[in-house]
Amino acid sequence: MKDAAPQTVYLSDYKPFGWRVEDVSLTFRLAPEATRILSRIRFAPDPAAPAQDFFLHGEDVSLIRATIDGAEVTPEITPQGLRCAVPEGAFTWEAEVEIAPASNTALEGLYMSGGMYCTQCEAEGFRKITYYPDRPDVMATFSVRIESDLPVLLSNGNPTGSGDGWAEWHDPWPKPAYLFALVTGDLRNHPDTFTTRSGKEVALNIWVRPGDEGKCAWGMEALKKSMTWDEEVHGREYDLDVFNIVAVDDFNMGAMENKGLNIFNSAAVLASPETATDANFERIESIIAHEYFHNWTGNRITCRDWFQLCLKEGLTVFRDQQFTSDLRSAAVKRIEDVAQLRARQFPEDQGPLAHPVRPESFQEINNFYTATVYEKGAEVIGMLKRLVGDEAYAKALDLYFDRHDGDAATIEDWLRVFEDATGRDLSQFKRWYSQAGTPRLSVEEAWDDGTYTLTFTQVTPPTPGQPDKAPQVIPIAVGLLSPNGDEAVPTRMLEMTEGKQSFAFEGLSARPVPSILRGFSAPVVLERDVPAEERAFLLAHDADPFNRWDSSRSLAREALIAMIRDGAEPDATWIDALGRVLRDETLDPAFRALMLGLPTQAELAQVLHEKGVTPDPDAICNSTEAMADAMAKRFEPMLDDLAAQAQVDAPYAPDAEQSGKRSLGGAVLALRTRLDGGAAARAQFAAADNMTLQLSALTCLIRAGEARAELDAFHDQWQGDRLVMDKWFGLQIAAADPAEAPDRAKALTQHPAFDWKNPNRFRAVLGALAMNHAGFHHKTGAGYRLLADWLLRLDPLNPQTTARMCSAFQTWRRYDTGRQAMMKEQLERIAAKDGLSRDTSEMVGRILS
Ligand code: 0A1
Ligand code: ZN
Repeated sequence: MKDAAPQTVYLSDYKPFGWRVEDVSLTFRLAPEATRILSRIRFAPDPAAPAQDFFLHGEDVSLIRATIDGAEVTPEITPQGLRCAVPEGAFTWEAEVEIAPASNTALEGLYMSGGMYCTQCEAEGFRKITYYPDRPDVMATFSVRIESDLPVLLSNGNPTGSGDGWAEWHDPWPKPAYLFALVTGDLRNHPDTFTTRSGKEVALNIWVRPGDEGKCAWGMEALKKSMTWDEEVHGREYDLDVFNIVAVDDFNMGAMENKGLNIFNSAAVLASPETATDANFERIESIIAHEYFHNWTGNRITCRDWFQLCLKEGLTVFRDQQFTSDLRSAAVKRIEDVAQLRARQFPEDQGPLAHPVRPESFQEINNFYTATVYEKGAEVIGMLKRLVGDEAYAKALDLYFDRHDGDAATIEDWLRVFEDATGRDLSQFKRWYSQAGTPRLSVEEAWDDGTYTLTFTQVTPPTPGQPDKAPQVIPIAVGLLSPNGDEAVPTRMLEMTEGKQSFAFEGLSARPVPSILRGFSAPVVLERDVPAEERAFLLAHDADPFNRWDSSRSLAREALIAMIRDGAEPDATWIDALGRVLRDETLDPAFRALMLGLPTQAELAQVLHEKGVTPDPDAICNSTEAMADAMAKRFEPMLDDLAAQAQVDAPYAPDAEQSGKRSLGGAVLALRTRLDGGAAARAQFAAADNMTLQLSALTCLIRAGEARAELDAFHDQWQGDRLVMDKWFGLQIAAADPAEAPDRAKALTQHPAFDWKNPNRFRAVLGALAMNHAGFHHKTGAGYRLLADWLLRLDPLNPQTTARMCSAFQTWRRYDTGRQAMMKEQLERIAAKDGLSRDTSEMVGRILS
């Protein structure tokens, strides 16, 4: 258990550690209940640091013995670590500790998963392995010896020797302890090699459990593409002789960028056409890239302290997004990323969990691996690039790598690089890092004799601890269309710095139609009452694919709101305009599939709330269904054509072209199922030879309430495959009729294969319930109770996953008083639990505040 009285840590209290760590040697004698770790660490006083006691972090480790320069010492032990008197000059610290990896259910530190040993040290897990200054600004070279009967013994860096029951590794690159990793197990590898552009040959391996060897090829291709991309785009080469990736079934997050030894949730690396969908393949490609890119942005240049998390995460997300858009369709990728940002980050930024991209305080850092730090952090970098231009951005990145290689850096360092490379003053831009909340941008227009003027006003609403906001720098990409749909003024980047600011376009022959915030040039909410005809005009003509999609999305949103609020009929004008886009065969099928998607029910709830209307989850769900029915009826005559265009006649490949077609095919099948009761879906299910087709058919059948036989068949086919079974669990809750979703989820928690200690399985069931909007908000409160019951059960074992999943309750104040009271009751029930973890208590406390 963590400390009873959680303490708040503040950015403003940063103080460097008093010693430099010159070298670390670790020996692991592995045993499930009694692993011994011997450490030998050379410390030298740092003359620049303020005077302080010698304190090493350590949690849940038993100290067997410690010496300084060979002489036994007896440190003072606290629940957080140890304090010890030390000599004035440099000295060698040696310690032996014991830990019990098999009893480590939190999956932080050294733990066991399916018979293998593995580690997760970010953010503060190394202190559960041995006593150490576990902070990212303490960087050292590590030598590791592993003693174990298991056949494969891995750690960071390069292998330096091995024999029967032992192996040694040395990592020449100084690193913080959070990048330490160790894996041992009975593993099989999928090997390959990569030659860097300066001619160095690197051995690449993906290590998996026996039986999973056939699911590694895609991950390996993604790794090689990532290595090439970072060389070509940023001139960054890999810097060790080996690069190892390991797949682990029990993992709290997606993956981890440990130096030379990336550890992946098996769901984020293993894929075969039969078991993984196109979306899984794309996600795996981007996570492999993300972790690989961390080698430079995160590992070679790391963070001074955890408040700077966005320094590595925002930049690395931005880099993996660029990678995907270079490899696939840039337009489709941008739309997907913005949809994701609006679905995950906007609710966070506009609710009780709002925090700046660089937070200023925390109780538990694990609670700050958020959409704000990651995704908004990436948006901030995208804005910086838009403001300075591509060339200056590339120059600034070169300077960043040159200047800070080997450093534990800060956001100030990052911004200074841009200031030095471009001569710009970025002090106002820095507010993007310190002010929480989503700016709301409203627009007025004026037309006067050839001059068209746009006047913008920005307002950022108050967020917890930040009642008043100052204006931010907002890059607003604007293009103007002439009345015939041509581009009258191509995209121009307006730089807004004031609370209210006007921009004039002169010399126009006719009043234009503006296309504002092209490419979603800033993470803001654009508030503009655009007449439906103007949106339809943009939907038909905008040269910017993002805004074209967004116009349609806005029309759909407004039509749905009218249905929910006023009982209006589905908007035939919008449906017809959409139909014209769908028929346009020059458009990418993937783009057309995105156009067919409706706003999520959670998004509609948020918009209603913003309009001062209390969202009714059942009404939202019914209107969405009615809209989809209307689309199906209207588009019926073209469904055969669209299905034919979505046909793939080549052997399966998860590339952009084929997966775009399959996603259009999936959207068409969903409409068709509304008309034929499931006949086409049943046929597709029976004939499917890949998971994308099998799962899209199954989804349609579940939604139609016609999936009993197929769900059983799917279960029988895939019961031996954990990752596919996660889909089986999740889908029947996510796609369930909301009236039945809580019961369905409850029944599945009683299924013998519901291994609730496995985070993927837990999320498959309880996370899926939270994603079924009307199901989770079931009027009986059954959804709330079920989730709270399971969070309470998981918390003592795995605080990290429990705390993350509490965010399902973050929007509780939005709903009617009955639902509010029921959610509050569950939050208070969680908060009142004796011995609640620091992670969960911080989250619930913030949600309730
Ligand atoms: N740095 C990893 C994500 C990660 C963060 C925390 C973890 O455990 C608490 C695990 C992984 C990334 O950005 O991919
Ligand atoms: Zn990352």
